[in-house]
Amino acid sequence: DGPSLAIVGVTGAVGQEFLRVLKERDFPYSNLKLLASARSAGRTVEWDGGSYTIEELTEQSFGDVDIALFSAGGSISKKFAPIASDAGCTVVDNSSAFRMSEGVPLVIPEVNPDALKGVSAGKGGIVANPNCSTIIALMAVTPLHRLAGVKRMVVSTYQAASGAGQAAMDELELQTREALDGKPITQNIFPFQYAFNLFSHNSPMTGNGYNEEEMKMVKETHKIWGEPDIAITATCIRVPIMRAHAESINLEFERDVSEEEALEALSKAAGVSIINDRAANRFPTPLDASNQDDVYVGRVRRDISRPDSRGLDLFVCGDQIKKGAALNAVQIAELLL
Ligand code: 2RA
Repeated sequence: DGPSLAIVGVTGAVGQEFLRVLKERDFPYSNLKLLASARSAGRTVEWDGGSYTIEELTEQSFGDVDIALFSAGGSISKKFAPIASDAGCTVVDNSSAFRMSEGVPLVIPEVNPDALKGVSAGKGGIVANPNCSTIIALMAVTPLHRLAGVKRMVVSTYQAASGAGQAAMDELELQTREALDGKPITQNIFPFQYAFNLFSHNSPMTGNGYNEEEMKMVKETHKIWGEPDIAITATCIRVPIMRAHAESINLEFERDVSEEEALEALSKAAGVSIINDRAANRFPTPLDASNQDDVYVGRVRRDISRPDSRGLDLFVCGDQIKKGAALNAVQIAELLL
């Protein structure tokens, strides 16, 4: 029979998506333990024909667990992931706590599954799930990197509310209603109106003028590709969209590459769907990508600012909660079996 599984942070947006994805993919767990803070402990969750009681997360929670999916914030991961690993439980962590740690694989299954070499269920260890905007970008760019060698990547993101959690999604809906009704705007999550607005990503600013979200795109890409010299810059923006990120990406390559070759490579790429209908001016939208496994790519075109054929522009949409978090983590867990 399959591994015993635990979900840490089951009441959050990603925790809830873990349950949906595990069921969709018929993940072969033998037992499922739902863990959350004392505040949620005792609540029951009806799921997949069973009734589960949420247990309080403690240091003793992992002795009988083979794989634990974490999505309860960095501080919970920092404290409990090492405890779980020491108890022989293999952790797949959705937080940023260990992504850049030496010896911790940072994995997108379609991109760098080999990074999981030597890691398996029930043997301990921590595997880090990359940041959602990194996953969505690299699902589309990696096939092109393999085709013609990316030398420089410029990313502008248009990030959904879900990346800031269920509370941000709820506030976007509330503010939109308030704005349409001409009522005062409720502002609990962000220090400015979100409905009918957009703003620089809410992650903390760092010393070089980039925010943490932008630096994650840079550093995580270098680690996942194992190529620290690739030039990367990013601008991350929060936009009033519910749960799918959109990203505009400009690429410079080491070698010539045509639009046709790029589309051919993308058409063969696992986890990628193409919407690229110039005649109909029809390209990916966040609503195309919402609740879908694949990332959606379009607007593939030669970069006309260059004198050569070594530049491409493209546009990508991907579900932040699904492929950006829960699906990617469950796909990692599948590779641990
Ligand atoms: C965001 N990447 O979208 C973050 C979520 N972890 O804000």
